[in-house]
Amino acid sequence: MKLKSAFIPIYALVTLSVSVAILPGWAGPADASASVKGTVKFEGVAPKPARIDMSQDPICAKAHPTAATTEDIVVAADGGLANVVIYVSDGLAASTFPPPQQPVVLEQKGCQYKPHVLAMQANQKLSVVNDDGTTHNIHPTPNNNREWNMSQPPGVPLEQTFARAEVAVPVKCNVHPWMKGYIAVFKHPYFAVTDKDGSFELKDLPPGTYTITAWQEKLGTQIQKVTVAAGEAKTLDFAFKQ
Ligand SMILES: [Cu+2]
Repeated sequence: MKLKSAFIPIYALVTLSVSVAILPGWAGPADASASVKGTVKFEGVAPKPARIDMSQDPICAKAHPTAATTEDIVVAADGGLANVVIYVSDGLAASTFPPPQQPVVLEQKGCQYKPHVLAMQANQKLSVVNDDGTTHNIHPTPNNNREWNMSQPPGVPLEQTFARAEVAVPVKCNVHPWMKGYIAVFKHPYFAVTDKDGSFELKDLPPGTYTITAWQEKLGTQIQKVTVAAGEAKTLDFAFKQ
């Protein structure tokens, strides 16, 4: 008896959700199950990262027993290109996407930004962390957002937001001239940054035809179109060269 009473509501719920999902023109959250994933490659001989001279601040230098290197073009052994921002640049229905409650974290570690390229939603909280024993001065220089410039002693928390979309806001440290990073800001949640292997995935997309843009700080922008049906997983690869 107990089993039966539990079974009926679940069955009814499944029937209801199936019938709602097949209504034409309905594109609610239950439909947002398509995905686009792929790899970004660097074609040709990868440039060698340059060594960074941190001798200006002994605390920074000491954090790197082997010299830190530049991160403007980071290529894996198999050609995978890291730190590429992949995002839906066109095709989303006009809707608003509330920012996630969870803040994104930008660390200053060994006097470098971790991650070097970060992506977030507009009005999502950005938590800037100073893990170093030295004071940093974080200074984003946006085109489409409010500029700010804040000194951050070791261990002191710092929280900020960006109100508008922008790909991507350059970030620098006024104390350590080698410190450079980027923050890409979006009005929607359909973005990713390629990992060290050049892989990315855009998840939970509603069915539709989208323009997907790939942005790399030195190598520019590429655009591809993709159409996904409800629940479909498509592959989309990009290749950049110098
Ligand atoms: Cu700094």
